[in-house]
Amino acid sequence: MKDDIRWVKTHCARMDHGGCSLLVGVKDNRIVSVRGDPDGFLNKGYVCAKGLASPDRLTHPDRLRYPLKRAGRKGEGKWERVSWPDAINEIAKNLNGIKGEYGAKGVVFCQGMPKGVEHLVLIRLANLFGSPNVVSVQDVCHAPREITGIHTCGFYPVTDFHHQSKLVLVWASNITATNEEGEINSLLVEQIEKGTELVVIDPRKVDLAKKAKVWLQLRPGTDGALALSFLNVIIGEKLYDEDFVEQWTYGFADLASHVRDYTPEAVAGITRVNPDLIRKAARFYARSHPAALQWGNPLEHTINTFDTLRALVCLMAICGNLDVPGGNIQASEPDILSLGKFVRSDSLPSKTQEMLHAYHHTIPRLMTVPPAMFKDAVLKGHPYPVKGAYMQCTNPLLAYADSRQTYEALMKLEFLAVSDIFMTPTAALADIVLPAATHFEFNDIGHYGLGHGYILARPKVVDPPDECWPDIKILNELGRGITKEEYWYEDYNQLLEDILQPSSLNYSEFTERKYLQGPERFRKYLSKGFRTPTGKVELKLSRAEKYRLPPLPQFNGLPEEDDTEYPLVLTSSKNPHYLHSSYRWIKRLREKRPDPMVEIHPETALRYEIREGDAVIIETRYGKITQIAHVTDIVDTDVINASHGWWFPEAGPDSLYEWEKSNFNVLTSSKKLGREFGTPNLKGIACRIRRDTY
Ligand SMILES: Nc1nc2c(c(=O)[nH]1)N[C@H]1C(S)=C(S)[C@@H](COP(=O)(O)OP(=O)(O)OC[C@H]3O[C@@H](n4cnc5c(=O)[nH]c(N)nc54)[C@H](O)[C@@H]3O)O[C@H]1N2
Ligand SMILES: Nc1nc2c(c(=O)[nH]1)N[C@H]1C(S)=C(S)[C@@H](COP(=O)(O)OP(=O)(O)OC[C@H]3O[C@@H](n4cnc5c(=O)[nH]c(N)nc54)[C@H](O)[C@@H]3O)O[C@H]1N2
Ligand code: SF4
Ligand SMILES: [Mo]
Repeated sequence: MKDDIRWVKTHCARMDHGGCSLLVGVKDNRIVSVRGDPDGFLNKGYVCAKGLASPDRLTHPDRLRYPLKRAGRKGEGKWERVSWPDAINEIAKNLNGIKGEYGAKGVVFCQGMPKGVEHLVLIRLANLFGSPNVVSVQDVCHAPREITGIHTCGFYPVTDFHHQSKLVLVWASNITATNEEGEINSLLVEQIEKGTELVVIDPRKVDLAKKAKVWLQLRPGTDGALALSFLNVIIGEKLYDEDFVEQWTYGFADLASHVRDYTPEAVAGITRVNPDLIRKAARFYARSHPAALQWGNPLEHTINTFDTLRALVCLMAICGNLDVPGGNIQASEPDILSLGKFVRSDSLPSKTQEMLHAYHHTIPRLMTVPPAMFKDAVLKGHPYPVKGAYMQCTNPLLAYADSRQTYEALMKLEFLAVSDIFMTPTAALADIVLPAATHFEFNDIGHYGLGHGYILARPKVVDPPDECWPDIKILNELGRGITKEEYWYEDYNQLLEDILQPSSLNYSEFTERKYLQGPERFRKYLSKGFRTPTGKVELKLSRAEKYRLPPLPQFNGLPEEDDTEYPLVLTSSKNPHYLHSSYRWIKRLREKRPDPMVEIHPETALRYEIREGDAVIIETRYGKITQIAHVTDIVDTDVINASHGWWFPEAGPDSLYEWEKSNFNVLTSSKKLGREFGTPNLKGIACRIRRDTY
């Protein structure tokens, strides 16, 4: 009977960065229906196919349900079931043992894309344990945007979709498929319906490109050159905001003379974009007020990421779009516990000198270890040995560049514990595997620490099955085993209460409110200046020399040189139906996208005698994989767009779930890295293709 259904409001999570308010129907501790909540702060009723399929994660028959201990050789697929106390003791014994021999820094704590409060509890655990090494995927996700923003204008300029923009410059963002951190695309779609114009910069003719006034189909990996030519046009034609530039920027004259050489004609050969179109797009952005720059993740996927993003923050600044409604803003947080206090940064004052990447001279304020530097420490003992790892919410064998090297590093670790909801190729190499409870199964807070100016309530909807525990509970218990008992709680939910304490709300009151937003204040620089050494937007970095950074944004050349043996340019984008390597095992989603697809232009397909649906070998200097051809003119003739994150749960443990067969990161390398963030090239890689005849 319909009446038996209990309806709970919560927010979607872990299918992307999350944020849609959902109405979840529950019957007998089972989710029977999911709908978009018309009152949702970010989604106003919108829900996507992933959100609708999200309850299937909880009930999958192969989900991890009990702690497991390795019973055979590493990766052999033999496990014995152990109790929670035994699993926690085993991890504590090993991590404490490594600490005794190599120091706490010989243990790393790894996190994938942040899912909820668990990533901050992990940092807290690492700090209290004494390890400065939290490894994360931030080298290729958000740290470049956030930290470049902080160095240039004192904050992370997030796109403001809550106020109407005249124009949105969508640069390397497929937001209708990905939704980006803190943004649900329905807010932008609503603006477009009300007349907001679009300029789209993407090598693929994505949905928004079709709706755009101007679409620039640039060559992947050349965004830096294009951004500098935007600056060239806008400064050359005096289209910038003169008052703002005069009062609030530092180094304008130097930037102006620096970008003089980057004319649209000069960069056309690099970016393959018609100079007239570059001029048109740059003028359109500069003349539209306010204009928001929706900057996406591929900008963080080359060794040139820092300079590229520097140029883009300069662009926002000189056009007067920083911290204005409908522009790129510094969001004010609600009254909640500061991150530093929550993660107990006081307990490890030496962190910035001791973390692995400090020895590689990365940019100040980068607080998580780039994966390439973690692997170096495991494989070469450089700058000091790393012997143990605790991983949660991550699948490095698919997510990190240079997958074969990742495999070697995981195999070489003396001890590895992994918490996941499913047996992944990474978990299969662990000594201990822990069954995590996941979203809908415990109370959580969304977007804490992400800089978007709000937090979302994600109250529990159903009980976790069997012996699944939320990560925050696992970390709370592990904390008692490897740090002092007094830092942790009888009930892990107290961690959530701590975060909310300054707001005077408890978790249940917060749940009633659904979300907490910081005050809406704009142009805060008028009273306080910008939080940079000069108090202005640093078009030229005043501390460049001290931090060994280029003072002005440069174009350092293509990510990889052209190579006649590898004549095509490889890029990738996120799959609308999956989150990275997650959820290939959810039937409802797999039916929508059963195979890893590579997009190939019809002319190119003809040249290589490839037809729709053929298996295609994609090869770079670093490795080769197979994906299935999708022949489409969404890409240009010399560019292919392959899928990232593919492994095959159905292939079973003997082949380690065919982790190499179609894995994009077999095609990437971590030998060349951008110094600031340790970012490898994931875009603009030289490649070749042929039909797989076997
Ligand atoms: N469905 C789904 N949603 C997701 C995710 C997912 O895996 N699946 N992942 C989440 C995460 S962690 C992130 S960081 C965000 C990322 O979300 P986005 O920022 O949207 O990132 P991508 O989808 O990788 O790429 C965005 C667009 O950039 C284009 N592109 C590729 N190469 C280049 C290039 O060199 N230059 C330019 N200008 N454009 C390029 C692609 O064609 C694509 O249309 O999505 C989040 N949301
Ligand atoms: N070549 C290439 N590489 C990339 C990218 C790219 O575009 N191209 N994108 C990069 C980006 S932007 C990012 S953010 C990273 C993503 O890197 P990861 O976050 O490592 O990506 P996933 O493959 O989604 O792995 C997440 C794992 O968490 C598990 N999981 C889900 N929910 C829970 C939970 O509640 N608890 C626990 N313990 N586990 C859970 C899933 O089952 C899955 O195995 O990849 C990066 N790597
Ligand atoms: S758009 Fe993202 S947050 Fe919204 S339902 Fe889909 S996966 Fe969930
Ligand atoms: Mo990401």
